[in-house]
Amino acid sequence: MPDMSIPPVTPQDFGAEILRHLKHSLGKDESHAALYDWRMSLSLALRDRVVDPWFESTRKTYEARGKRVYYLSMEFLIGRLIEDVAINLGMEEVAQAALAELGQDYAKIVADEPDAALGNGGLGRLAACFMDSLSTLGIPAYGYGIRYEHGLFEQHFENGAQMETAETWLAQRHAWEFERPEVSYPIHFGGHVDEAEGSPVWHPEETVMASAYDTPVIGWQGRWANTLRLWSAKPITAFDLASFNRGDYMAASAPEALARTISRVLYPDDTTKTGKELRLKQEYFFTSASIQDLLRRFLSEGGDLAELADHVAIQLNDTHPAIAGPELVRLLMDEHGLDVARAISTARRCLAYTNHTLLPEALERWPEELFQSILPRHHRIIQLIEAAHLADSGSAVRIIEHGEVKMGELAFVMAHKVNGVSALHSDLVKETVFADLNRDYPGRIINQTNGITPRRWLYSCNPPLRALINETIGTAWPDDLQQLEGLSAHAGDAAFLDRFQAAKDANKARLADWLKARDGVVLDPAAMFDVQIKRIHEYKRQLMNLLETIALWNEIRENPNGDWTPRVKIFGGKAAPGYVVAKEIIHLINDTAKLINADPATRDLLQIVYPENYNVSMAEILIPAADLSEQISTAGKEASGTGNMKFALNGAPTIGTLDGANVEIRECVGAENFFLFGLTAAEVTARRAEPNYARRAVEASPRLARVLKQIESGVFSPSDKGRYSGLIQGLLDHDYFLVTCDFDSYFEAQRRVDTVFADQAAWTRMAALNTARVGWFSSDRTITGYARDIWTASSLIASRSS
Ligand code: 26Q
Repeated sequence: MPDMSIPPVTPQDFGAEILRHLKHSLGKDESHAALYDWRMSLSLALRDRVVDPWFESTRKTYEARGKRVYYLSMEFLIGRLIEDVAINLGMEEVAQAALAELGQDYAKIVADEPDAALGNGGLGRLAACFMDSLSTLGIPAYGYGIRYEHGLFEQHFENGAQMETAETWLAQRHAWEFERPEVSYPIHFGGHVDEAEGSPVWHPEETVMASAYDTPVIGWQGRWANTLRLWSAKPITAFDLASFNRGDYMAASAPEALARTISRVLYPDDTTKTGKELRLKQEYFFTSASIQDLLRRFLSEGGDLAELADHVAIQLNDTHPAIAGPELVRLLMDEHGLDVARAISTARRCLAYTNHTLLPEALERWPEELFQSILPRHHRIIQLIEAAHLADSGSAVRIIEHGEVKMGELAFVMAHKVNGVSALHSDLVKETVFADLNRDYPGRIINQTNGITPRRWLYSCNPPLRALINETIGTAWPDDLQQLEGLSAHAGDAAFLDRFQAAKDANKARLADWLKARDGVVLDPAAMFDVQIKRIHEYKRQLMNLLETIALWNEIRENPNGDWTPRVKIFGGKAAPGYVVAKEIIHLINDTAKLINADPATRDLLQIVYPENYNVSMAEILIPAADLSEQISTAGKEASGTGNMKFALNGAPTIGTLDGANVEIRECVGAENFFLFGLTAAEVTARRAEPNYARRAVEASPRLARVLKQIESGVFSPSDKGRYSGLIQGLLDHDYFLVTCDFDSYFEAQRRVDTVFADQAAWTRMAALNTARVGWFSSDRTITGYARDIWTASSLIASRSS
């Protein structure tokens, strides 16, 4: 039921609103309007309709005097917003009809919007799903992050190798944000600390302003809207007039350029490369602005700092904003006169920390010297925090050690709750990275298994399946996803399964059309679409997928009249620009595709496709079209995964290891509807202790040995035969992620996939049961868990009480 707070509108009236923006906001008349003008006008007309629910939510939040949630994240990987907003407002059809009446193509306008790509991958996309769920649930919340001028780089391939270019989403106006020039805070860096009358005073060397830009985030059916507040760096003084008057024009603009550097670009690594001064400045910049902002809001409402934790819950998305602890302590002590002990305990009751990784190289650490030179006051405060922690808990775990500031330990010590992001991951957090701290603070570590928003990842991206579900179980599922369980009753119904398959086929045809138009690539929609899309990383094992592809190619060539299941292997994803091995893997996939796709003997049975520049919008086309979901990371390495949930929800069974949330997905869908293979996390640890495990695995597998020899001898790089010798030698010498050890098990699981896929009824049934049984992975369930176990925050939507 559309909510009463959204006034219904006819296509004619909405068309008039679009035209009003075309004229008065864009300054164009219909005859001269370009696609951009129509897109802007549509976006602004939609944005208008978000404002009233947004104000209403703000008013209710203020009146309730309850708790606000502050989600601090370096990344928000949002994607496009037109469809998202139209759908949440229940205006998709009205918008389509209005534009049709104006002679415009709605789909073309939607596709013109650049992705807001302010994130690298899973962690950033999770933050975006959480914002959607916080609004859908009506929990008063602010997302805080950085308004990067350049989002994640754009990827293209040159002779198969990845090249990067700057992303420029703000080259055009961003329709959804409201600039707030009046909301700005000074952020200080460097200098020194001295004692004035017994109290420390920070004399910074450099100051920039953090200036706010607000985007309303509308929830399902427009019942609630929260705010995403992104900070942009500005100089304190825009222009040095004295330099200008001296004729030094470069120096005149120097302060401006320097300040803006801080919010210029998203760091493109999804693992920490510590030691980058600018990265530390970015982290402090947005964290300090956010903490100053929430304190000002609290105090302006007459709050008493003794009760801060009853009104403020601050969630740290990984350690990137971990400086929030010392910053809050600093403000409470230096600006509001609390003593150390009170400041620390107040801050701790507000703060909680989510861990997203166990990879040792990804745990954030800063050289103490660098840290102290940029944040001298915080360095001292961390020493105070450490001293209090050691004294109060009897712990032996230090925050500053061996000349490094350890951000994980800092975040842990300053948080009242620490959570992992899947059941397996949370157990491993307790047993490995934070084993000692877990003993010192029993009960602090908890689990909150990740989730995804079903509005974007089913309702919006998969219209054919949406329609079938609506007809089968009604329309109440998008904000109550466990209702999908009602589809199970139809899994034995041939007519239902035919329609389920027809929806999948329509999505496969849509993908084929899109790829043909974009890249000129032709796909066989009858083939199995086998999809692996995610950042390129050794632990995610795209290489193992490729090795299996080559082995299959060998076998088809040897037995061309065998009963093969035609497959399209689809890869998508970016490598961090400095990650050499990941870039070699990309190159090898492209080189292999070139050779295999041109082989007349196998062409109709096996194809490799790797579209450039994978992003959120591409995921929205690929996921609904997938038959098979590749979730093949080395067990113990993928904290959760969220793509795994998106595929299952859209009816693509998983081939996967017992890693991250795969474990829980398999429990939900049933072992018989999941293609399991590979070593367990415990077996992985044990295997690594065996001498020469990689070479022995290769010796035991003639199939694998042959593939490795082909690659190493230059079969796929005839113009540069040695191109992959380093990659293959690395695999034999130190296969840390056990590609060689899991290869045979993976190959065999793929043959089980072939067998089931050949029985279309059996496959479709398995696919439908995946959709029916993964309702638990809604981010609404995840956020309900955070609200209950960490924040003690509640819904302000009258009909809900979470
Ligand atoms: C840190 C310091 C300097 C530069 C970059 C970074 C950095 C940036 C991004 C470190 C890590 C990230 C992103 C990590 C990430 O996306 N982790 C994923 O989080 C998902 C959501 O919980 C999980 O599902 C994935 O398993 C996990 O890999």
